[in-house]
Amino acid sequence: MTKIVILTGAGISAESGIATFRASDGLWAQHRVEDVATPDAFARDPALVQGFYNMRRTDAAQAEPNAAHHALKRLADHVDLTLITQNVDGLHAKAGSHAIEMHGALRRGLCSQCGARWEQSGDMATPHPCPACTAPAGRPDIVWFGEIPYHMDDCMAAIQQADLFASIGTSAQVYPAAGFSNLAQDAGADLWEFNLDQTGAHFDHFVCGPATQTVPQWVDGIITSL
Ligand code: BV8
Repeated sequence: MTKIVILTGAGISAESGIATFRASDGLWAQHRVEDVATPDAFARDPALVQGFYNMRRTDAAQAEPNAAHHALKRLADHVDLTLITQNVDGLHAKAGSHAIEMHGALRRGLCSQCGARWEQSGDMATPHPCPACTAPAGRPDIVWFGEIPYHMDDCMAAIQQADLFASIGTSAQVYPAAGFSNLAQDAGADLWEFNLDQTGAHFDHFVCGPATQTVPQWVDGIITSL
């Protein structure tokens, strides 16, 4: 069976009302990465960082998956699909997909003291007591810049076996995720990019347009061809 690996980024959630990072009105226009998405930032100003993620956790909790998320769930019912997401909004999970959340998830908390994780729905306090060890060491379960993304072994294993690799809604500026398409190319996969703008010339196919239109059409084409 064809092995398909898909990497998604903030663009797949844009039409669900979730802010992207690098759009002119995006998240990084409001906050510098160094101020809210690094371990040093959290050590320096934990209230600012918790506030940044509390706001995004609330937005994500109120958002619904869109037609692109639902299409990828349908695809998984018909092919051998490994879905990797850079997104922390949980919308693939809400759509019923099993996604590898390589940058973590807003809906979880993490104790930097004992390593415990928990479902975190409301705002995190500053400091936030760990529900397991009670240390005031709770943080968002998010992979910050300078930290190693989660499930890298699973991602690499899937990419090395991929027959088809699709990149959906990512500016391909953050590593190691941004290098996945090159690894897939080295593995001989057919490369597809779905975006409003083309990010790399090495893709075999570039499908321009909003993900809620391009992804369901592509998925329906694959399913009817099986
Ligand atoms: C690592 C969680 C080592 C936070 C994120 C100095 C010190 C340390 C590291 C580095 C360094 N210099 C460089 C690095 C590496 C660094 C990096 O890549 N920096 C960049 C800025 C150069 N990477 C790291 O630090 C990583 N860790 O390197 O550890 C290591 C690694 C492996 C093995 C051993 C050791 C950790 C990176 C993770 C950082 N955390 N997220 C949070 O979410 O708050 S990254 C952040 O950017 C988000 O997660 C996001 O997912 C990710 C990528 O952004 P995109 O998803 O692409 O979003 P963006 O807005 O950029 O683009 C949206 C796209 O969608 C656009 O192209 C747009 O056209 C398109 N679009 C919009 N609307 C639509 C659409 N497409 C279709 N339809 C639409 N409707």
